[in-house]
Amino acid sequence: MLTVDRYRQEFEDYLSQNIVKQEPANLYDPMVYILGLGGKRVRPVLVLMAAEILGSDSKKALDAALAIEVFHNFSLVHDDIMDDAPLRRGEQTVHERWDINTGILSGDAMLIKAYQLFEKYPGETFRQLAELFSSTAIKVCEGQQYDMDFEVQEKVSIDDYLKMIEYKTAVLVGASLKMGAIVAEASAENCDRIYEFGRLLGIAFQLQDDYLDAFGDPDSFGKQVGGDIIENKKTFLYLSSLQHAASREAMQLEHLYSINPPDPSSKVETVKGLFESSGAAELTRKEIEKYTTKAFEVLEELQIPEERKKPLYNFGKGLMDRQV
Ligand code: DMA
Ligand code: MG
Ligand code: MG
Ligand code: MG
Repeated sequence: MLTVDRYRQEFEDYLSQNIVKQEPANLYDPMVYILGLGGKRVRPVLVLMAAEILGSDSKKALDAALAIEVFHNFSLVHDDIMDDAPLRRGEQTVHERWDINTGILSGDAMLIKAYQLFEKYPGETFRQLAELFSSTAIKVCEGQQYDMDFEVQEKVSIDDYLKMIEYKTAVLVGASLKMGAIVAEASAENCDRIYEFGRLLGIAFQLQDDYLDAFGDPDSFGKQVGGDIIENKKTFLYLSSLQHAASREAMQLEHLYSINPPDPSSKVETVKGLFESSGAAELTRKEIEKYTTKAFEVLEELQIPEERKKPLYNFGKGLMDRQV
């Protein structure tokens, strides 16, 4: 079995024993529902992988992996409300299936649930995990607030956008790896390096998420393709289109981002065409590659035998080839 599949299976088994089967109904129904829909399990796999690569038994990291996935799913439940998203993992989003109030409340419960899972660790390990978790969670919320602000803010730069995706997404990818490293009691240097690898990979990951939101295959994407365009999200695709399109096309794009038509399909198609013709689609693919390469450079500095880094390289490469 491939290493990644083994970690994923280990995680799925633990999830079904600890969350899916044991939680009481009502408050936790949406949690069981959304976690049960699957997803890529990127973050928990990274927790387990980092722990083992840095010399621990991956089993010791299972509670941290579960906590991170519960936290991530909390942020998705709230994200789908904020983004008015109808679909997640090919099924109805929590607030569509229940209602917005249930989405908010169950999201909040998941946030606390994640924290409780860290409480299973003893003394110093708990202290370090909890500290990293709370500083990361605050950044994710700040990043989500920037994301909302940028929808209506007129001047957004590429640097603003990169900072926003670092906060809302990349810090959690970095923290997942660092949590595995903390469980493994790795050196402070290795903890920092593996975090930095994850932060850079996380930026590439969100650039790719935004790219697929426009250009993904609706049959396999699991979310509404074009959702970011409908919501006027100022992604790298949009911002670099504005920079590189001829002035008439740039004005057309700005206009399309100021309207919210009841049937958005022609807006989505026109905007996608502008993303392509301006060269922004190509530039986004290059930017994804740039951040992935930077991440792999940081991985070279990690102080462990080269052979042990392979699963991280392979996982990073796999993320960049993904279609969902
Ligand atoms: C999501 O960004 C970020 C967080 C913190 C959930 P997004 O809205 O692009 O995510 P998705 O495409 O999964 O809705
Ligand atoms: Mg979203
Ligand atoms: Mg969002
Ligand atoms: Mg997205």
